[in-house]
Order: sequence, then structure tokens, then C-alpha cells
Amino acid sequence: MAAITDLNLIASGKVREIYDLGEELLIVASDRVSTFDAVHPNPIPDKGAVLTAISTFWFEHTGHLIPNHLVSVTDGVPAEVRGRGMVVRKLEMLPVEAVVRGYITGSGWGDYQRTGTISGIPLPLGLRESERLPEPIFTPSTKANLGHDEAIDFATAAELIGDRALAERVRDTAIALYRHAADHCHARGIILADTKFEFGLDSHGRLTLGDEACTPDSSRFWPAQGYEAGHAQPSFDKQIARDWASSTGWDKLPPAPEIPTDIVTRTRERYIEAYERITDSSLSAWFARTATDR
Ligand code: Q0Q
Repeated sequence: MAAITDLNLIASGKVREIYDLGEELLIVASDRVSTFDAVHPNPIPDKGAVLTAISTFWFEHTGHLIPNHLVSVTDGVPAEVRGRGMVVRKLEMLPVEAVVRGYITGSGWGDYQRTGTISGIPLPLGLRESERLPEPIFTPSTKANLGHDEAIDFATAAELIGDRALAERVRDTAIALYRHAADHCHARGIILADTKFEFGLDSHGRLTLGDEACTPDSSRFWPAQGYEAGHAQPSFDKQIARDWASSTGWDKLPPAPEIPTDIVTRTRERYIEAYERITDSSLSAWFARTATDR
């Protein structure tokens, strides 16, 4: 099996890389963390493994709703990234971010305050920040290369996808996936406020779930304990780092400051707690599962 340095890097995000394996791709999640859209210089140990394990959990528990691109978290994953690498099938990715919101927050709260709508969807009057929506809503956005994705309405999403019936399946599947994950998380004390899916078409033209699935990087996770509408909620995983970053006087522009050891340790513990609550399993079990071939 090739080492990472021998592989052809084809895409790099803030905290993940994709390598070409020929017939398949290797997605590697780093231990990097970003707050306020800036990547900090020092890692959160095991963050990449936790996020890979969470995606794997959802991929393995939602096959009844939609096929996904996961092939393996062992075979084909180089030893140096075992636990935080996954081999996936190549898809023709759709040019739309499939965002589902169960609560009104973030950019959606801003859009609602200005227009009474999110992605063109009219919402009831008088909603408070962080309030649970009557039903989860599909609020697609464009895939901006730089900066923030821009919210678009369903008609525009259908145009970009090029097939309205396919856009309707993306919407309905994304909402079903969100409901499944949100119900599961809520029963374990975590509110899945919103999430972003990416879909593609496989070599047979079948709609397939790609990218990551309901991770703390693709979603907003809030602790259910203390939830209260009317103001911004603390992030289950990032609030410790955000509060520290805000206390330093950092202007929130890159470069992000080095995170002190105690904040790193506490943040790592939150990622592991999120994983172990969601999966009813332990991170050590994940490492045992993905350990290098004996
Ligand atoms: C693909 N991305 C995202 C990305 C940088 C992820 C290309 N199965 C696939 C996938 C996936 N997942 C992609 N392309 C073809 N087949 C996903 C935006 C970018 C790092 C990680 N880019």
C-alpha cells in the first residue's frame, strides 16, 4: 500500500485532503481545527479519527435511506492515516450543498431577520434565534470556493443540478437523513441543529451520499442540556476553543493563534464525548477496528 506522500493530492479543504487512488479516492481528515473560519496552527489530537468514525457510523446506519460512497476504513488506507482515512467511490458530485436545518441559527437566522425566509422558504413570524423549526427545511447553497456558501432557493438548486426530479430526491433524502440523525442524537443529549450533505452520482448514475455525514465539522452540534431559544447556543465541540479565542483579543482573522494545551485537551475530550455518545461505542474500539493489518 502506498504511503500518503506517494499519492496524488487532488483536493484540499481547511481540515481534510482527498487523494486519487485511481478507481477510488482516499479522504483523510486531519487533526486541524478552525474557529471563526481560521485554521489554528496546532492540532487537536484524534479529531480527524473522531470525525472519520462519526461519518462511518452514519454511513453504516443510513444505507436504507440512500447508498453512500464509503468503501473501506481499513483496506487501502495507508498505515500513517489509519483511523482518520476512508476509501470512497468516485462520484460525479452535484454542484449544490444540501443543507438541512431543524433550528434557526447562523446565516439562516440572519436571512430570516432580513427577509422572513431562508433560501426562499417563508417561515412563521416571530421565531426566536435558535428556535426549533416546525419541520426541518432544505436550504441549499452554492459551493463557494472561497468565503461563505451562498443560500439559494430550490428552483435555483434544481437549475444547477439540471434535473428537477433529481433535485427533489436530493431534498427529500437530505431531510430524511437529517431526521434520522437528529432523532438519534437528541435521544443522546445532542441537538443536531443543522447539517450539510453533499451528493453525487455513481458510475451507474445512482444518487449517492458523499463527503462526510453529520459530523461536528459539517453540522452544528449543541448540548441538549441548557438549550434555550432566544439566543445563540454553545457549540458542543467548538465552544471551549471559541471562548478562549475570543478572550485573547485575536481579531478573528488569519493567522489563528496557537491553542494552549489545556484548551486542546478539553476540546479533544468534547470530540471524543460526542463520538461516544452518538455511537454508544468507544474511540478505543474505533482504533482497534481500524488498526493496521496484523
Ligand atoms: C469530492 N469533495 C469535497 C472535499 C476537500 C472533501 C471532491 N466521493 C467523491 C467525493 C467525495 N467526498 C468527491 N469527488 C468525487 N467523489 C468531495 C468538497 C474537498 C477535501 C475533502 N471534493
